[in-house]
Amino acid sequence: MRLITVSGPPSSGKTSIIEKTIQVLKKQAIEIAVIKFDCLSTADEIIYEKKGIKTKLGLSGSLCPDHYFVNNIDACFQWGLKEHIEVLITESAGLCNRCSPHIKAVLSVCVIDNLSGCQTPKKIGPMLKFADIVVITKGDIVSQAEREVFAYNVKKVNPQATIIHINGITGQGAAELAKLFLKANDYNSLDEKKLRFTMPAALCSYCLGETMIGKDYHIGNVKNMQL
Ligand SMILES: Nc1nc2c(ncn2[C@@H]2O[C@H](COP(=O)(O)OP(=O)(O)OP(=O)(O)O)[C@@H](O)[C@H]2O)c(=O)[nH]1
Ligand SMILES: [Zn+2]
Ligand SMILES: [Zn+2]
Repeated sequence: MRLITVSGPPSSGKTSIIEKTIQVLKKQAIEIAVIKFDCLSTADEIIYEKKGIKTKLGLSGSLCPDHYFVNNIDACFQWGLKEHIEVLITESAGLCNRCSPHIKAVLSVCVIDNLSGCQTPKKIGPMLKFADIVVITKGDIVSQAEREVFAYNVKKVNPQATIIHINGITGQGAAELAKLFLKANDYNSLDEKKLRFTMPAALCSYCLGETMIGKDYHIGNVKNMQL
């Protein structure tokens, strides 16, 4: 089974481009499913199901969504195999910009949009820097000059990535992404697989539910600012 991790800031167009790419792949009678990871709530699974796309939803609740992703991806992979899925796509939001779901030798896509601001590529951490493919959306609502500056700033952060411009509404550009999806590595399990980048460390009193402010309550892995 081919696994593809798709991540990107909230509302960047992940669901739109996944759905449009699946439309292309479905014409080739390929079995596809999407696993959507989010924090508190999402309606994405309804959007996918309405389009006839098999979907599973994982909500991390009070946990870091990307830690939750790593703790569940293996089971999701097993589920995909059991369902005879050929292309399994995960969608996650990389909410803190320090996390990244990308796995070594597993095709990884970062979706960002032209509207998010020219400096945004610099602010997005490993989920952009270590992606194989960067999809840039919403080019239809900015000027040619803005599109070029944005793509240039993406290239500065991740010079190796293949950049694809996709219009999430019309699907223009999705056929190119579909072709790359079919070139993803085919695996029977995720045994021995490793993340491309470490997750942020936590394990402090606040991870365990502390809400009081003040030095007396800082326990565990804490870091003090130089003031
Ligand atoms: N104009 C324009 N709108 C787009 C494009 N791609 C996506 N959108 C719109 O952007 C909004 C967010 O798109 P989604 O695909 O839901 O984004 P997402 O990244 O999946 O969002 P979350 O899963 O909620 O983080 C929707 O209203 C889309 O219709 C695009 O290329 N151009
Ligand atoms: Zn989405
Ligand atoms: Zn995080």
